[in-house]
Formats: sequence, C-alpha cells, structure tokens
Amino acid sequence: MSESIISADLVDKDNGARKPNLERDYASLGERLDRRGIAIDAIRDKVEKFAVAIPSWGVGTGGTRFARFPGAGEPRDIFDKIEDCAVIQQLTQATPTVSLHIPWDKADPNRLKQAASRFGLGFDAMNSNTFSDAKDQALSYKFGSLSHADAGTRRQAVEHNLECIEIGKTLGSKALTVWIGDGSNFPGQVNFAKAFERYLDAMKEVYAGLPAGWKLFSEHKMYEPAFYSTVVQDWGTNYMIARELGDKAFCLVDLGHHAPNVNIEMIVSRLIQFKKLGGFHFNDSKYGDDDLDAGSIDPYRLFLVFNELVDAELSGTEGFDPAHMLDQSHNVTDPIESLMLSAVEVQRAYAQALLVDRKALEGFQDSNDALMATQTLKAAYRTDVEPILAMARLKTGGAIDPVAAYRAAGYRAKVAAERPAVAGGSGGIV
Ligand SMILES: [Mn+2]
Repeated sequence: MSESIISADLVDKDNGARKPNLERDYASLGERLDRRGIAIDAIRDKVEKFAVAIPSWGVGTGGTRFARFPGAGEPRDIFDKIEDCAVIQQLTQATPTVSLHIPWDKADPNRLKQAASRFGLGFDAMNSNTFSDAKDQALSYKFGSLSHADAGTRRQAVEHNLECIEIGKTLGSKALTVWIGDGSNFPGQVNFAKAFERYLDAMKEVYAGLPAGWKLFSEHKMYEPAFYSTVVQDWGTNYMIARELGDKAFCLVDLGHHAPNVNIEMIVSRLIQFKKLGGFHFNDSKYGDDDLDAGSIDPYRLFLVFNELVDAELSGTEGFDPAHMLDQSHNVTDPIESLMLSAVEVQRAYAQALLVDRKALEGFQDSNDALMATQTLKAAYRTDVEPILAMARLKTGGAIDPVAAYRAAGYRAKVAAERPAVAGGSGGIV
C-alpha cells in the first residue's frame, strides 16, 4: 500500500458531499449516450486506464525570457518534486509516472526509485539536457551539442545521453527523449547539411546504447533558443531521423513546437501511418512555444489530435503505443493545480474522441458529405464528459474535484512553511 500525502479522510469527505450529484449526472449522461449506442461504463473503464506522465520540472514555477517569479513552497530538489507529483497522482489518478530531466534531477538512482515507490509512482521517459551548461561541465553547448562543429563537444553530449540511459535503467524507465537547442541565429552561421550529418552520427551512437525494450524519442522544434534555424526543426526532419536510426527510434510531438495554424492532427496521422509516432508533450499555445496548460487555448485541437489517436487505437494499428506526457511552464498559477487540470483536460479529449461515431463518419466521408462529417466530430466534442472523468477518479480513489480537495487540504501553505524559498532554480521552457 503506497503512502498518501493528502489525508484520505479529507478526500473521502469532499467526495462524499459531491457524490450524490455526480451519480445523478452520470446516470443522466449514461442514458443519453445509451441512445447513441454507447455504453458509458465502457468509456469510463478506458478513461481509468489512460495515463499521462508528469514532467519533474513542471511542478516548479516556470518563467519567461524576462523574469521568473518564484511561487510559495516550490520544490527544492527532486525529492520535493516527487512529493508534489504524488499529490497530483493521488487526486487525479491519471498521472502514475514522473519524467526526469538530467542533470536537473540528478541523485542516487536507488534513492530516487525508493522515493517514488513510497507513493506508488514509476518513471516515464528520461530527458537529457544538452541545451544548457551544467555546473563544472568541461565544454560549452553555447554553439550546439550533438551537432557541434567540435568533435569533443559532440562526444561529451553523446556521453551525457548514455549516462541518462544508465540512470533510467535503474529507475525502470523505458525511453530516452532527446531535445537539442542546436541551430543558428544568423544566415550563414552553420552549414545545414553538415550540422544535420553530425547530429545523425551522434544520435547513432546514442541509439547504439539503448537497452532492449527501450525507445528513443527525438523532439522537433521550429525555433528557440536558435532563432534562424534549428537542426531538428520540423516533423519531416524528425521523421527522417527516426527512419535513419532504426526501429527503436520514434518522433515526439510537442504541441507547442509548430508554427501557428499548422495542422498538428494531420502530422499525428502521418506519423501513425508510417509507424513513427513515439508520443506527445501536451501543452497549449497561442503564439509560439507558450507552454500553457493543455486545452487552455484550443481544446478543439486537442480533441482533433485525440480523434486521430483513438482512430488508430480502435483500428488496431500495429505497434501503436504512444507515450503521453505533459510539458508545461506555469508562471502565474499553482503548478500542482495546473498539472492536475491539464491531466484531466488530456483525459477529456480522449473520452470525447471515444464518443465519435466512426461508422457514421466513414459513411459521410465516403459520400462526400462534408457537413455531416464535421458535425459527427462536433457531436462528440460537444458532449460534456465531466461525469465520466469524475466517476473514473472516484472509482480509482481520486478526488471528484481535485482542485477543491487540494485547496481544502492546504497543501501549498504546508509546504511553503517547510520549504524556504531558494534563489534561482530551473525554468521550464523546453
Ligand atoms: Mn517538449
């Protein structure tokens, strides 16, 4: 039995007050879904099994290029971060794993494993960092890492990735995510082809170090911190990388790493079709890589992404097993509240996508009935699935209203007293 940080009595009491209304809402929605030929319990069962990983860096307060305003009770180290992640999992029951960032979260792997298992948490993908210089690092990444012109710097970056794999092996992780800041700020600064060739050669060395059963995720991003070109700038380049490296290499899609208006759901479909979709970094954005809470700006886009995922899931696409992770920066909200609600938003998009009448949709597509085809998607999207999500949480021991239970528990005030404010800390802009 794993430990609970928030008092189970408090959660029970809060749930008890909300349960009668939830049961009525669930029954009413169940009746309406039944009329559409959908069994509500089957949807709830799937939602219960749906999980999204929490990034360790997400529980700290983020920042912008201009400033970072630390929040009260911020985690001081990875062990505090694991406790915050345990709170998110306890109340949502949707986030059973944590994704670590090395070197930010570097600690004795056995101690890390012990700290997480206390709360029943596991570890998701390991994230390497060659986009900033670690303390006492021999060679700088100012002008790149895996694509750097200097062989010694590339070697150092490869070794760092191999070290992340080693740590991950002890933790029970099964994937390495590589995102690099490599690129250029000025035309002519780098030779595009040579830089990409150096990157591929370096990644081949990292790939060779993958243990059996592991996956390697490469993450594309069109700009920032390099503002003229990046080495892994788009999904096409990302696909080439995954193809070049081999069967264990997949593309990771961070929703914020595209130009405004790009059709991300179509990218997702392409990567599924060619068996190279590795997983997601969920977040939302208005202008660039804003790292806002999932579903906060364009929930319909999130739904459309899940429409593609559910389509692949239901059609039994071979090898389809994408990783789900949040990747956000919380500048003005309590990160725990944002992450709880974001996990729920991702679940919501999944539940809505499960409601799409796929047989009807196919018929409308085949008969070129554009209006009814798009209305079929809208009918699923317009359905308020909150009772399904809340019932899934209640059934698995979470909170019907995670934010209300969290606030009632006074967790933030409690940790603010225990964790004195520290200067600096790592940002969350990745
Ligand atoms: Mn990301």
